[in-house]
Amino acid sequence: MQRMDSEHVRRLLKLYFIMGSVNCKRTPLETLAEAMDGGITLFQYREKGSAAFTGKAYVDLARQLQQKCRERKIPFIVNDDIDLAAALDADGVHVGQNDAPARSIRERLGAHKIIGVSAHSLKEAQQAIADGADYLGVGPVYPTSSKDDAEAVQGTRVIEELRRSGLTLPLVGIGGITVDNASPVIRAGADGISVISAIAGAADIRDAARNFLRVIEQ
Ligand code: TZP
Ligand code: MG
Repeated sequence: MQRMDSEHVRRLLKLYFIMGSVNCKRTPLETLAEAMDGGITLFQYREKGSAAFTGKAYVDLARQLQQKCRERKIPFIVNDDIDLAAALDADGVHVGQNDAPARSIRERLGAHKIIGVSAHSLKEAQQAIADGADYLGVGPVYPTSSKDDAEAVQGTRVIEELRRSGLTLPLVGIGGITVDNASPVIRAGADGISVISAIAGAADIRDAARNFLRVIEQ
């Protein structure tokens, strides 16, 4: 199988919902189902934090969320854990700068899997592209309380810099993005936005996702 078409990846990134059990006020399955009703286009399982599931509970939740993604034809991406992605035949993985390079992940998982890499500078972005990443996650755009070891807040500056440099790879902005501050991220050149708390923690998850889509599509 071949690499996924870049324009297809770009469309999938429009509203990229990320979560794990610690991010949810309702059950993770309810949270994902509501977010799907609201129109999310991609999902990442990111089970992190001191209260995160481990062992069998971690794998079981992954399987359940993956099943729901299959039913609704939303690709299922795993954060960091290449072994889990391989074991579940996930649609892809997202890795940070301290994880394995995209090149070796692709060798393991196969050409057709979606590989995303977090990049905080033009240099990191260029390296990720050279290694064969399908998309970049760029941030934190705004202050976030969903990632303990987040890098410095960068606003939309790095996204603008990447686009100004001529970089065309699909990319999402991430970090502290809400319905009220999403618009500048898209204007800066992002193809979509990645969100944890503004969807997982919303009083009405479906409405929150819908409102994001409205802003992104404006
Ligand atoms: N990477 C950079 S910021 C972030 C990650 C995983 C957390 C984003 O979560 P939120 O709640 O949307 O700020
Ligand atoms: Mg990581």
